[in-house]
Amino acid sequence: MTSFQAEDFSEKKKIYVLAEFPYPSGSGLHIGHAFTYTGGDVYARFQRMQGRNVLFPIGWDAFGLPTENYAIRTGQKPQDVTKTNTENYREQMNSLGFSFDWSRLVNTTDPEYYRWTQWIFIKLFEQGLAYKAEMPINWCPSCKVGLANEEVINGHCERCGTEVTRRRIRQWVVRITQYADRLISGLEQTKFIEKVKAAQVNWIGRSEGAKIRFQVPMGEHNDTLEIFTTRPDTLWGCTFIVIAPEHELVAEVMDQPEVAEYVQQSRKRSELERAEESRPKEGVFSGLTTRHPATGQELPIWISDFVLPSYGTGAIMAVPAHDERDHQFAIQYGLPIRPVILPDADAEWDFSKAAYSGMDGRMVNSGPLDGLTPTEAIPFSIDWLTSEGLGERAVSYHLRDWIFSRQHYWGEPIPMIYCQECGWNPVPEDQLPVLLPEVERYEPTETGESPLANIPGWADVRCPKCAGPGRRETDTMPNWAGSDWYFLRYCDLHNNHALADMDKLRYWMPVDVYIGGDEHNTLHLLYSRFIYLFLHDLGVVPPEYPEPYLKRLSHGVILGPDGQRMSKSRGNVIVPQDYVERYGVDPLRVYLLFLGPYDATMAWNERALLGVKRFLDRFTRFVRDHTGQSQESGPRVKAAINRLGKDVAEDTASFKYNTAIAHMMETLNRLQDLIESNDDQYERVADRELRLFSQILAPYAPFTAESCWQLAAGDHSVHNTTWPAYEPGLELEELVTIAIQVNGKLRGTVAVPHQTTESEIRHLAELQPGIAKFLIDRNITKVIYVPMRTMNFVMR
Ligand code: ANZ
Ligand code: ZN
Repeated sequence: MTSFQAEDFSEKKKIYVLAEFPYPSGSGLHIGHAFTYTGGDVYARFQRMQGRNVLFPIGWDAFGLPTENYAIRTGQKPQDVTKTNTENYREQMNSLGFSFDWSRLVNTTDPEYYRWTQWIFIKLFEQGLAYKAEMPINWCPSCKVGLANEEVINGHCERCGTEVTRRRIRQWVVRITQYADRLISGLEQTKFIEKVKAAQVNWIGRSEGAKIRFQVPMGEHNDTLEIFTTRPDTLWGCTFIVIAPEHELVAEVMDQPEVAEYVQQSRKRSELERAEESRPKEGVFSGLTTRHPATGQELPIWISDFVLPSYGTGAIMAVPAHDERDHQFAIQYGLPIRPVILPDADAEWDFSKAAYSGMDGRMVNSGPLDGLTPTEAIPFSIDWLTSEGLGERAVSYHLRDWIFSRQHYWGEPIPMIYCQECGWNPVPEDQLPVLLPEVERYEPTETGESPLANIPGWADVRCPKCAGPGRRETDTMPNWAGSDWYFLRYCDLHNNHALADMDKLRYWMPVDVYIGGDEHNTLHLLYSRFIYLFLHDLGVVPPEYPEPYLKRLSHGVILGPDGQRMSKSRGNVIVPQDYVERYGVDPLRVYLLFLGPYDATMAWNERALLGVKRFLDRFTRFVRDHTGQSQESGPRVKAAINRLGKDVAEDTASFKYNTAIAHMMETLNRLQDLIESNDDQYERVADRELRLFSQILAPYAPFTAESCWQLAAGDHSVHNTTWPAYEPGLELEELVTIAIQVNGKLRGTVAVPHQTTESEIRHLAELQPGIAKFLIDRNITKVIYVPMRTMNFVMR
């Protein structure tokens, strides 16, 4: 076996090829894994042959619910289940020929690893970026776990599909919003494709606008109510205010039965449902009013759950003339509609029928804004609000702070201790890791508390500050925690003093290519970039690398033979191991990459797999039949192989694996034509060219290439060779023959290379005696040129 160990500090140029590490499930590698890692493997092998020092590591993202649930069902320990699963994964990966550096295997459930995951949490806490708050969370009644918004798919639990309800629990929350702007601007430092950048930007959802203050009389004093708007230009069109049921003002009016009932009802609805555009806009009047800050008019304050508590300030100024949702609400409850923009195109706009939300038009009924366009009025109104002390510029993000607690056993314990006297304090660093205790029972509790809370004595510790009685945090971290920084640990797996040594990070980072799925282009990418930026601020990663990943490649999806997503229930799941056994490893690898572009969605097609297998068999036979037959290859054979090395190198370097494979297939066909068709006695193939072809094939079909290399008398292993150098002198110029006519009659031909220009062709034609004699002494009136076909001299 060739070793694929990456060498720290090698003189060779480094390249870091990272593929997302898998969650080792009980069912073994699926075809998506085989596809992802084959793509990464071809690239890594190719780069090694280019003389690069390649880091191509792998690991196990092994904490998480499926393992815990499976372990509970089968009466095993998650530790044991993980061990079995990862051993199985490793065996299957080896059988697929992946050239991982196994000496750097990361396992997120290894205490030596999660010690640093815990350390990062402590640093977040120390920097004020982790706090405990009672958060309304999505609750899966079946998994008995709180879910982040992104783990709720259409109102259902991502893991088990059960409908999600809402609950309020005190949880650890990480202030990712503080990094929102840098997570956007940092994208400029990367070479991500536009699609991936857009996914990140949209997820963060940055909106610029203003905060505006309204005064609410509450008996003796005034309360200040703040709203967020992206359209401060429409302030004069505000005819009422709407606050979320969770808004603090609601507490003041809960004694009204209608309010209490509405609040009660809306608690059941998920955020997703609440934001649903098509839902009828309903709400309840709070009994409170405020004054319009510009006109002094009295405005009613309504409560409705289309206003979300976690965005902006949880309160809006409603402008029914210019916002569709507000319009529906106003119609529903007979609230006034006051237009402040007259559309350019339609002066007769009927505001009782619909809101005008466009930006073309002129401001009216808007005091100092009158006559401006809305685009002009936005900055103008912000200046006005600021000078009047009524509000100011503000930015809101759709990105929320990150709920970091899970009420589960199989995760990293959150290394915090609570004390009545001292509050929350981190476990001292020299006591890390906080080990996950090995226990018999770890079922989720009915109360929603973490199973760790049920382990007698585990949580009882001394307060690290005052040594009084303290209690450990019993929640564990979300699945994302272990995958936030694993790419750093690959650079220095066994470090006991730091998450990774600075010099090693300086050598290996940043990740040159990160291969993963579209589904991780938002969250995982965002969370891991955030943690990296945070570590960058801490100074524990190289200051010269502001971003962790240079390039992000999102691979496509392989559908079942029926063109549907693979699923157990549809019975269309393709298991790579079956095909390895039936066809062999190389046919499967080459087939996966030949199916289509690496980022495309493609259906499984067994006939194509058979075709690929035939190609590889044909290649082996060709090598066997022709080795030792000739001393030197013919010029066209040499030229074809020379060209192939160049084409495959270019395509592989740009992840165009399918066209690289097509080039190999075409070239094999051409060689067979040239040599075996026998109409050219002159062409033959020598061992040298057979070896070169084997090298070109090596990243794609490592086993076939190795055996062919050996057949053609190659030394050692094909996988230790460097890529065939391109020899420009070997190119045979393929000439194009152009018919030369004089007054439409064929008088001769010229043979020229492809790029020859019209004037060069004309010059060549005029030099040919056979043609020149027709041109002499007569006037050429016109030359009609059909590119690369004919040139006709028209004479008087
Ligand atoms: C007045 C207004 C007038 C608005 C108008 C829009 C059009 P984005 O673009 O998503 O940032 N809004 C503010 N906070 C909200 C909340 N917590 N829940 C629901 N809606 C909220 O949207 C910003 C707009 O969404 C804000 O601008 C506000 O309505 C509403 F002609 O204010 B606007
Ligand atoms: Zn204490």
